[in-house]
Amino acid sequence: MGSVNDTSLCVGKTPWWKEAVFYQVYPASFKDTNNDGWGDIPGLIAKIDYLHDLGVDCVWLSPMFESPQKDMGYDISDYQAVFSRYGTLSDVDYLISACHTRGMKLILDLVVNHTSDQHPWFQESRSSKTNPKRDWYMWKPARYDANGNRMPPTNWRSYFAGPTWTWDEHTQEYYLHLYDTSQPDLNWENPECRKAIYDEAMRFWLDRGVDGFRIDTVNKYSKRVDFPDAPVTMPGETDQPAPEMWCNGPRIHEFIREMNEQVLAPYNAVSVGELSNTPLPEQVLPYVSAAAKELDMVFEFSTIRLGTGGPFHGKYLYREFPLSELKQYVATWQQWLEGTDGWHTVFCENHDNGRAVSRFGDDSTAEAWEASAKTIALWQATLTGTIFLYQGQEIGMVNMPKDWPIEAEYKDVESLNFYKEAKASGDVERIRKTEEGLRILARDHSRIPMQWDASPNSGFTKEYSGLFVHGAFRPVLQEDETLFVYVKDDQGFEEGDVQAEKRRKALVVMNFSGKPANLQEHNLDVAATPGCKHGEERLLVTTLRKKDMSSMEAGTLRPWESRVYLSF
Ligand code: ISL
Ligand code: CA
Repeated sequence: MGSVNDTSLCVGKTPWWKEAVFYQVYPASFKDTNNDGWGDIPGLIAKIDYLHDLGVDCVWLSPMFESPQKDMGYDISDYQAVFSRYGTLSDVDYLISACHTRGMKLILDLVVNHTSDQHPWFQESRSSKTNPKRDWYMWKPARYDANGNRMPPTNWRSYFAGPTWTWDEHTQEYYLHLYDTSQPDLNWENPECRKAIYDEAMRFWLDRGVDGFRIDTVNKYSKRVDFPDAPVTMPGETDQPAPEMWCNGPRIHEFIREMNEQVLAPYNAVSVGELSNTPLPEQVLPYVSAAAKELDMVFEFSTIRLGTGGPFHGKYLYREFPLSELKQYVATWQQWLEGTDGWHTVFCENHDNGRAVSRFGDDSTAEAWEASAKTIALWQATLTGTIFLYQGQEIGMVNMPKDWPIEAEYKDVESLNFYKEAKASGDVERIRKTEEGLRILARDHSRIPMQWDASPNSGFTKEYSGLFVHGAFRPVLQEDETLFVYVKDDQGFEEGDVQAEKRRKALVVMNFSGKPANLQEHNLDVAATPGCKHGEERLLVTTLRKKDMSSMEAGTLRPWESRVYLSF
C-alpha cells in the first residue's frame, strides 16, 4: 500500500496489549522444519524474525499440548507436555526467550472447559463412581422413555452434532461433552478441579515465562446444574440447541473472577477470552470491564459468523448477507464501549472460519483478490480495539479451491460431522447446501499450510495507533450497500490520553464491491464530511499500488479500492 509518513502522536499510559498487534499461529500448518507434514515449534522459532519484521507484538500459539488430535489439539491429554510432532518443552522455552529477546510476547491457548478423554484426570474419573476425581467431570444417570429405552439426561445438542452426552458402559452413567465425545467437560463446580486447572494448565506455563492466554470457550464453564431439557426449537430433531444451559451460566463471573484473582492478576498476564453465543453488548461488558477484574478483552463473534445459518443445526447452510448487515455489526461492536472501562478486539479470521478474502472480499480474479485483501486489511487496521491477525492473513490467503472433494480433503471433526449428518438425512437439498456452506465457511480453509513464498511487502504500521486503536468510531452512509465509510476521531475513547491540541480525525472510505464507486453519486463529498478534507496532502493511505497512484481519481474509487484521509 502507498503511505504518507508521519509520527505517532499518541501519548499517555495504556496497557501494552491495547496497542499491540497479536498474531495467531496454528502450529500444525505454520512451518514444518523436518518435513514430516506437521508444522512445528522449531518452524515458528525460525520465523520469529519474519513476525517481528511484520510488526507483530504478541504471538498467540494455538494448542501445542499433548493430544490425540481429535479436535486438532483442543482435546488435551496432558497440559504440561508438548505434542511430540510439534517439539519439546525446551523448544517452547526457547520460543519464549526468542520472543522476549525481540521485545515480543507469547500467549498460549488455555483449553479448560474440557480435556481429552485420554487425560489421566478423565481416566481416573471414569474408573469408578467412587474415584476421588469422579466429580471432576459431569456424570449423570440415564433417563428412560415410556418403553424403557435408555435416553441421555437432557436433549441438548453438542456443537459438533449429536447429543452432549455419551454413555459409559463401565460405570453405567452418561458424561457431558459440549464438543466431541472425546472431549468430556470438566466440572468447574468442584473446587479441587478448579485448583488443578489453575496449577497445571496455567501457573505451570506462566512460571516458564508465558505472558498470558487466549482462553478457549471462556463463557461455558458454569452449566445449569439442574439440567433441564432445552425447549424444542428444532421440531423433528432428537437433539436441541441449548446454549442457554451453558453459556454465561449462573456462576460464570464468579469462576472467571477467581481465575483472575488467583492466577492471571498475580502474574500480570494478559487474557483474551473466546466469547461465543453472547450477542448483546450488555452481556459482554461484565467480562471486560476493568472494574470487574475478569478478562482484558474477548472475541465476540457476530461479525465473523456472518453467512452462517445459526450456531447449531444450520451452521453450514450458507446465507448471503448485504454489506449493510456487516456494517451494522461493525458499528455496534465499535461503539458499545464508549463511556465504559472495557476494551475490545478487532479480527476477521481465526482457525475456526473460512478466510476473510473469500468471505468478505472477492477471490475470483487476481485483481479482485489483491484489491479486496488490501481493503480488508485497511478496514481491520482502522478499527478501534486490539488487532488480532491469523497466520496467512497478511498475505491474503484464500479458501481451498472450490472443487476439492469434501470427503477426501476436509479433515476437521466439525466439517465431517455436519457433512455426515446432512448425508444421513437423505435430503438432497440439505446435502447440496451443506457442501456449498462448507466450501465457504469450513474450519478447514484456515488450517491448510501457510504459503511461505509470499511477497515481503506486507508490514503493519504503528503510526497513528492512538487514532485508530483508541479513536471513537462514527459510521457514515450506513445504509449504502457498496461503500463502507466511517470517521475515526481521537476524541471519545480515553480522552485523557490524547492532547486536545493534537486531536485528529481520519475518514476511512472503502469500496466493498467489484464496481467503481463514484463518491459524489453516493452523496459522499469527502471535503464536506465534518473535519475531513481530501487532497493529496491529506491522504494517509490507499490500497492502490504506487504505480497506479498517479492515475487515482479523487471522486471515484476503483473496484475494492480504499483510502484513508487525515485531518488535523
Ligand atoms: O462454533 C461455535 C458456534 O457456532 C462456537 O461456539 C464454537 O463452539 C467456539 O468457537 C469454540 O471454539 C473453540 O473450542 C472448540 C474448538 O474446536 C475450536 O477450535 C476452538 O476455537 C472446542 O475446544
Ligand atoms: Ca514437522
